Amino acid sequence: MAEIRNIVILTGAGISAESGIDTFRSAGGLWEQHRVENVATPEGFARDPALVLGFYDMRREALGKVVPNAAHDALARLDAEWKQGDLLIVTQNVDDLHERAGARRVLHMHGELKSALCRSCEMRSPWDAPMSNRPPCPVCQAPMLRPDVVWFGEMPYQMDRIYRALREADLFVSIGTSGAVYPAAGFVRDAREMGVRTLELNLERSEGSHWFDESRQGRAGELVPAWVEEILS
Ligand code: BJW
Repeated sequence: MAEIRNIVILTGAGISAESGIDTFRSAGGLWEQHRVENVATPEGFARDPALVLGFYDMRREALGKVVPNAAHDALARLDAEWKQGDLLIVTQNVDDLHERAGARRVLHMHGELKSALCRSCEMRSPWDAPMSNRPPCPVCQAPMLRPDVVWFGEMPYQMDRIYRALREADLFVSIGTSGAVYPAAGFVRDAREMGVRTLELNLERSEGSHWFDESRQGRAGELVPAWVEEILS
């Protein structure tokens, strides 16, 4: 532990599950309720924008009814108290539960539910209202807003910053993600090649579990506070 200075933490849907937000690939998860190619691809949006806008309106509204859980709180504590090096929480989640728990060093590689992207002027705006009614862009007034999220076939955000942080890291921790979606699923192998120690905290072994130096199974709400306590003490 004494050798660890810089930490990169990757979070996925599993960290928000105990807050009541559906994961994607679990039984009864979002991809059983909706066809991924219809709601999470640029082609699906071009085919049926009303369906896609409605899907994200529903999830944005649901966000108002949930609160951060013990895992978000623990990472916020780590963010506040980790002084011996850098820390970056890279989240694939589009919810704002890390921020609402108090974490500051958070990077949303798949975008955010509470942000709108204008297809006309390409500007981003904070957004906390429905989009199905085709509201105007706050910057250019064109009624061309889409959810500011990363769909399949699109480039995730801030990849240069993520890889830079991984190169400088001593420890990579992956929490509550299935390891099914790239490039995030490849971070563990990238980290290993760079000589970074790797730890997985997940309900069950993920697809890339064998790549980790250590894998712990259990609920994020229990595993994450215990690990944070361990690393801070
Ligand atoms: C708990 C728990 C509890 C439950 N406690 N744990 C072949 C090879 C390589 C790549 C590709 C390929 N074919 C196509 C691709 C590319 C494609 C891809 O990966 N496809 C795969 C399906 C194969 N990727 C892309 O297109 C990406 N872009 C891209 O690659 O650009 C080119 C590029 C090249 C080089 C460098 C950089 C870029 C874009 C991917 C965009 C993904 N978008 C989504 C939707 C975002 C908006 C929204 O939220 O609607 O992101 S899809 C969805 O999956 C969402 C998630 O962030 C992402 C990952 O899901 P996650 O978080 O892992 O959730 P689950 O449900 O899968 O897993 C939950 C886990 O939690 C489980 O393990 C549970 O056990 C666990 N859990 N409860 C702890 N209480």
